[in-house]
Amino acid sequence: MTEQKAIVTDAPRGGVKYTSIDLAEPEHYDAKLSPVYIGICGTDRGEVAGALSFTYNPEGQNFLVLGHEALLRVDDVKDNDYIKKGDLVVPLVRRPGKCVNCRIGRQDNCSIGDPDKHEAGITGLHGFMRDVIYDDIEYLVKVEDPDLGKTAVLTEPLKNVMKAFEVFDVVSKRSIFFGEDSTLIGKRMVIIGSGSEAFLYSFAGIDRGFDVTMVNRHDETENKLKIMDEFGVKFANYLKDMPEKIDLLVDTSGDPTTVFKFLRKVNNNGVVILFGTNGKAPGYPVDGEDIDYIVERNITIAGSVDAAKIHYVQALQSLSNWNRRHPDAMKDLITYEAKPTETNIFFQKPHGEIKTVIKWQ
Ligand code: DN4
Ligand code: BGC
Ligand code: ZN
Ligand code: ZN
Repeated sequence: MTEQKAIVTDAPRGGVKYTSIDLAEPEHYDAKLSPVYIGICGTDRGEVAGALSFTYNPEGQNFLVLGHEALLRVDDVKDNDYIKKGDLVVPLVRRPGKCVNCRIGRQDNCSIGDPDKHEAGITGLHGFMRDVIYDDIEYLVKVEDPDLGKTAVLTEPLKNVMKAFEVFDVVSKRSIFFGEDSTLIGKRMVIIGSGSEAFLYSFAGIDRGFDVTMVNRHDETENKLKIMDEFGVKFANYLKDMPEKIDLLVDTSGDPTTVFKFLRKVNNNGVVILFGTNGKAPGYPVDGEDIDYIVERNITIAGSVDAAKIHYVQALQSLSNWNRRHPDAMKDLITYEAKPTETNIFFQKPHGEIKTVIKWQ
């Protein structure tokens, strides 16, 4: 048994505490690791609030260690050609079950109901907010760029965006989505929401040539507007200024009313990526006009969750590119560094929050 400090919840009931736990050392592991920074997001807050009914504790345990957005240091590792002691790595959140997608490293596309598929810190597997972590090399992605520093903690949330663009690339091929110059330059991407995932979507959209606008139902704080401006991203408070003629719509709000408000502004052959989840959002009465609008314009609506190992690698490449061009703005994405004892951050979003992280060591 290893006694250690950890941040735990009781899934799916919720609650949070920083406490001492005992965990048995696994029979087999390749590497012993410890957290450096761990981000927190809507998923962690939903778990603590008891709002995510799909979450559960590891088998036979009455608690779940939180934390899936991790940047870890390798403290010890068996002989191998990939990572060494002292390296920084990002661990995969989702671990494969036995279905065909899981067996090819695409557990992000797991077939429904695979009982052996788990997500660290979310479903049936302890997360990374604990002093000692044991893992296998195949689930670790090395941070190669030493200049990234703490920004590497954004790899996990960004990997979801990389996968969503893979989905976009597949579904947008049903017709010619590009302009007559065969590029995406000038195509309009609108992102509902202005949280951390929205920021990462906006930068990835700019990289592809989209004209990108983030929207929310209120004005935004100065710190957020400054970063958007630096990356060439626009912002609109849609209660005052409603964007029109959208080619790619990404939702990070999970609010059906807002999604349909914007869906009715999507162009022919447009793509809608549903990403935000909010089981508590009020319903929206979809009518025949809504269905007609989607059908008559060949609009594709696609859900996207999680990501595969390749998307963690792509995320690290994008972070390095952005960090080279905008090092200060990238650091400013981390708006608050908490101590592990500050568990109030799971209940309250600090004002102007983009990404709150826990500095573990
Ligand atoms: P977040 O920082 O809470 O972002 C949510 C954003 O949506 C905030 O800016 C909200 O605004 C905004 N919002 C809420 N309601 C509305 C509305 N009616 N109209 C416009 N904007 C609205 O969370 P995050 O960026 O960490 O994650 C975004 C969403 O993606 C969450 O629902 C996550 O659960 C989900 N997610 C999915 C995956 C996946 O599919 C991965 C990670 C996260 P305000 O709070 O500023 O007012 O793999
Ligand atoms: C994580 C994903 C995970 C999802 C589960 C997100 O916060 O980034 O990896 O699949 O939560 O809902
Ligand atoms: Zn997260
Ligand atoms: Zn599976």
